[in-house]
Amino acid sequence: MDLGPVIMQWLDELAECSEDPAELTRRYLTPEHAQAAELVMRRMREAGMGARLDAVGNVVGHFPGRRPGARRLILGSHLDTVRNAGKYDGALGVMLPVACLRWLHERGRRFDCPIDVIAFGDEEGVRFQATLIGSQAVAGDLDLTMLSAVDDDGVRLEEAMREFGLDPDAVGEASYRPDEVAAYVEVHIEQGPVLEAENRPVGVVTSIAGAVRLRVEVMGRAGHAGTVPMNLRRDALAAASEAVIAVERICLDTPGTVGTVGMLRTVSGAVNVIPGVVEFTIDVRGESDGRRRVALDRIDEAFAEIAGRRGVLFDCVPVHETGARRCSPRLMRRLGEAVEAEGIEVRRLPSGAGHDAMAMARLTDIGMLFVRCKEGISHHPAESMTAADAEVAARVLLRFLERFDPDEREMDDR
Ligand code: HGY
Ligand code: MN
Ligand code: MN
Repeated sequence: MDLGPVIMQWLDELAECSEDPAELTRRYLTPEHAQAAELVMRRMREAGMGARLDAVGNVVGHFPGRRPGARRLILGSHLDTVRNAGKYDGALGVMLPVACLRWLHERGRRFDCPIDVIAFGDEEGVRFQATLIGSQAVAGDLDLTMLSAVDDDGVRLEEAMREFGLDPDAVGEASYRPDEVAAYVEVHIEQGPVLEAENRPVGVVTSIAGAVRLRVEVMGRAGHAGTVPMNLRRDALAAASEAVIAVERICLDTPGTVGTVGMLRTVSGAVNVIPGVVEFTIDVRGESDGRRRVALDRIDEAFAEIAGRRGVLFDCVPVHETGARRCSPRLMRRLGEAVEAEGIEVRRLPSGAGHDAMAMARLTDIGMLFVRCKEGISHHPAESMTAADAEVAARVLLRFLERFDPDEREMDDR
């Protein structure tokens, strides 16, 4: 079938759409996002699909079905990346389905139900801090206060939309009605080591960990590094440093949770000034919403203790929270049948990483197929996968499409 090499070549092409020639970075509503969207739409049209940008900058491709009025299957993933990213996170889940549909189109194949492929414009949330903007809009779940979010250059989301040629007042047009959608299925690299460790090319996802992102501001008192005695200081960076260690210790001690401080900066810092204000981010995930809540409560307590002892203030602002999501049993079963039809043992596994499927779960039943990646590395230029595994995943998806019934609904065994 040789879809693997085609998919890998398309992903190499897509990786050229980067804000930095030295490292892959493609943030939401940048010229590089537009460049990537054009490339995706060109590939979609080769597959006999209609292709357009929706009201929030997602690329939406439409593969017509034979049966008018049948609920559609939505496939897809995200087109944006983290900074200094790998080529496969998100992009695989866009290009692999398009390559499969082109293969079917070249053979004159159609299914009862129409199939949409969506390349979501913002899943990582690198530019505006919040995440899942594209898929939340499609699910009709976008918090409109997000439009006033500001990027590092002071550009508001609604301004960036206008510059991209979008109308912020029209974001509601991106949403689908629940009754027109049969399911959402996302193909994604595992971003973890399990499939490689067990020598498996693909796995079926059971659940997606919930996540919360906080922006924290620590306010102490700036002062002269040479004149303020140590016992009179209210050093915001020393306090923040204790807080960072507290996040690590608490999530180590709270089973089923992970905690990360990914960004930290002193505001107007200088070598000879006691830091007065420090800002940092926290990302806490939990296998269940309850576990995540336990970790967050412990973090709150730890910060209160540090603040009292050091005479500083902590201001913690949640910028994003998504509950843990369970994948649809029927879609797990159908994906598993497609994997078995390829002669591969079915391995079910949870996802610690977040995905657009979390937002799409508000619209329809969700399923995910994981693909092995080298040493589980992701969010890093060393992220890699093989053409052979892309080929296996494409074959599995084609088998899934062959058997997909748009009228099947979740039974009571959810
Ligand atoms: O943060 C995540 O888990 C995803 O890669 N956006
Ligand atoms: Mn990612
Ligand atoms: Mn991703």
